[in-house]
Amino acid sequence: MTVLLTITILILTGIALWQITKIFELSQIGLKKDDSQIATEKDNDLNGKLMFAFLVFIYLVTIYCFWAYTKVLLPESASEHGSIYDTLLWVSFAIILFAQTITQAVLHYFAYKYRGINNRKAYFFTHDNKLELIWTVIPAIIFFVLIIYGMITWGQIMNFSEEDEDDLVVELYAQQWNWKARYGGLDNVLGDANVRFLNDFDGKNAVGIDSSDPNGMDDFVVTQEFHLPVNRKVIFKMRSQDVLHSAYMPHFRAQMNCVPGMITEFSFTPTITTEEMRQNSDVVAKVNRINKIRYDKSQKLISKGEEALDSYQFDYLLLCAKICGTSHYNMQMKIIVESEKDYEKWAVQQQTFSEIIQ
Ligand SMILES: [Cu+2]
Repeated sequence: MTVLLTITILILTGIALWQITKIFELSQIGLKKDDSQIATEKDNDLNGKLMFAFLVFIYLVTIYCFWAYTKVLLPESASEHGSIYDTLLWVSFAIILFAQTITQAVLHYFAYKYRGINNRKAYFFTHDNKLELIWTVIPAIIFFVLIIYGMITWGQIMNFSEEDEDDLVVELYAQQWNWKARYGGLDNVLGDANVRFLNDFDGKNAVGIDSSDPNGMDDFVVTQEFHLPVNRKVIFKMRSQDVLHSAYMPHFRAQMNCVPGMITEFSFTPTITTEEMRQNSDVVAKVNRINKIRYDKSQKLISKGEEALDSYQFDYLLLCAKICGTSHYNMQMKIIVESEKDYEKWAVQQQTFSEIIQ
């Protein structure tokens, strides 16, 4: 590290000295009539061609990124609203890609075409109403359409008005640095809760359920993984114990902040079970790539006499999308989407609040 710093300081000092010499030389130009710092026709020609080469370079990089990185994108959406969300995203991407391709081409091509040539004079005009109108109105219309389209999509995704009794209610409880999920139990109604009750019952009240509210007695809290029935709407109520967190379920295209002192909401309907998603061709390819990396790493570990890595299996995840402290990166919980029958079987096995505090 010290060697690196010394080398960096030496290089920077060298650059500084070189620049000082250059400034000194420039200040002498008027006296000596030295025009070595004025661009020649050859310099202009080279810079013009470099501009064009840069255009080719950024397009090649773009094509390479499409080829190399599209495979790390998320697989098809596993929720009902996910497809309209994805369409909005892809329409926005397409417009941005089209606009950037045209504007970069024009910018760099003209810089090349009109590179400096002695005695060539640029046509100069101060103002053109027609041009001003074109480059103001076209982007304005595109942005207006995109914003209206985005607001309609947002309205469709966030529409809670059709909430009914069949919807499953799940509370996501965030704290530094883990998630807990609470279910309403048989009555599907969450009991009142407050951080003030966290210390009740010798710390067994993990999310601060109010024991005076009868609705909370059959609630149950899970910490390792939470289950959701497929094709049934889930209403998530989010709370945070300490700082801002954000419940992020990328496979369901869902994200909502968890704010201390208030309950935030998001709802979606899962449409693909965990087992079905494991069969999805994109997911299979991704899992194979990950396991190939883990296998290679394991071979190295085994040769050193260490234990091999487990192979990876796909699971939906709840992650935290707010940088909430040192272990933020590992704040996650597994989500299992399964048939209604399997879900019911799992739910009845959980210990209710009244059983825990007895
Ligand atoms: Cu967090």
